[in-house]
Amino acid sequence: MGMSFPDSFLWGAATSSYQIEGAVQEDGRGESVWDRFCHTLPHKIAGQDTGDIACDHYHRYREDVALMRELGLRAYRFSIAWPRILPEGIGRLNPAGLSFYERLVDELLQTNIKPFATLYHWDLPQVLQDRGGWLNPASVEWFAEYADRVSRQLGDRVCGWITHNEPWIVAFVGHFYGSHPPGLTDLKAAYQAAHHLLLAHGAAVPILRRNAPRAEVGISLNLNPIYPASDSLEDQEAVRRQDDFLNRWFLDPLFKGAYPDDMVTLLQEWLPRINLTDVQTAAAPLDFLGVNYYIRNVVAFEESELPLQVRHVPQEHAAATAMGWEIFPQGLTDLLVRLKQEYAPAAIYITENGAAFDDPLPQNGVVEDPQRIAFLEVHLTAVAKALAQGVPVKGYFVWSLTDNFEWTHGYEKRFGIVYVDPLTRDRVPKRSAHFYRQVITGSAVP
Ligand code: IFM
Repeated sequence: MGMSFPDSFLWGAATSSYQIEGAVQEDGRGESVWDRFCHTLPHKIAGQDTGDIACDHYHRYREDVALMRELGLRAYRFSIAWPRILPEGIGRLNPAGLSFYERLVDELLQTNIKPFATLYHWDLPQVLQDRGGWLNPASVEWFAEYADRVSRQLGDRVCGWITHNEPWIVAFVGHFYGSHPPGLTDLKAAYQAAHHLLLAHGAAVPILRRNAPRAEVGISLNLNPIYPASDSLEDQEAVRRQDDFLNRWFLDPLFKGAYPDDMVTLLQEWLPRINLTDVQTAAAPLDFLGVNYYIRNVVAFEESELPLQVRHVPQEHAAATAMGWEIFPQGLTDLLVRLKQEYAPAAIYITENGAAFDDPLPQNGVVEDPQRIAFLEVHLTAVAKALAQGVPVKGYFVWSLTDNFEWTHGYEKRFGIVYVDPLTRDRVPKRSAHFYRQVITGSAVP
């Protein structure tokens, strides 16, 4: 197809602490909400899996960095496990936990790979959950303290800081849909958590800037372009409401300092008693917006579905990944162009994009995963199209480096470009990893 990327384009891969590290009881790490969630009966995770060992990255991080070098990665996005740093959530620092990330970051820098650290990728210390977690207004200060302690130590070496990963998921999947911790099904609680997540982000940004003046600072959102099921006015209005719900509830505070008015009006009786205007503190200027793109939504008007009156319209005949997610690369271009037009972020990194497929087992030292290669090809082409339209995309992080713990799906769903043997934890690069290396070196053109 012949799409080109600038030489400075940052090619990376992404992971998160609970999904890969294991070693959950080592070196003084405290319990996280995901430890508790996975070990609470009745089991909620496919295969009764847990992150107890995961990819054993905590012990194998050197091997993993060597693998990254072989793949030619220029950046690596990982997350820091809050309970490793502050086992009681606040207060006492655990030097052994911090030391793990110092060693990881030093290893990356020695290998010429830029470290991008996410502060919060869902593993809240359980002790803080016991005090109400993100529903407690004090969570804003807890997070600010954590951001301060980590960035004082690593601020001179980490190139990019991401405050939260996908706060929408934390708020709504954790507090309304109930399939992530804390497992609540209360819409008001979800909006309260969302509010505190936004305020916590706003509190952390100036701290990161002070402790890491040379680093870039941003946040990663899961964003879904929304399309109408028909041309009817009702369906188009449903698009607007779904967009408010999924995208603008975070984008508007971050870039405009206020929640979307129309949604505030619609949700009146569903919103908790909070001062919505406080959200202006979330609008601290950012160096980049992290975009995590997996799916689009097609929606129609549905009178009975309160409060949004929106119905999902499944695209049954479309190609899909093993998650059942429609493969729709045009959505990524549309989303990026829209972000530029409506929010004008200084820069965008695609901080996650990738796919789970039912890959075959390794044969002769490789896993043949042509579907993932095709997925990457079309999505990179989608990014290139957005670049050609002037969207300031500065890099792309494939999700994920290795197969890992896919939350409620356990190890069943494999997103890695590197296979991890479930028993030995040996790593085997998939064909897509070789393809990605060729993209990075410029010898394969998506
Ligand atoms: O594995 C997750 C990741 O933790 C957050 N973004 C989506 C990925 C795939 O579901």
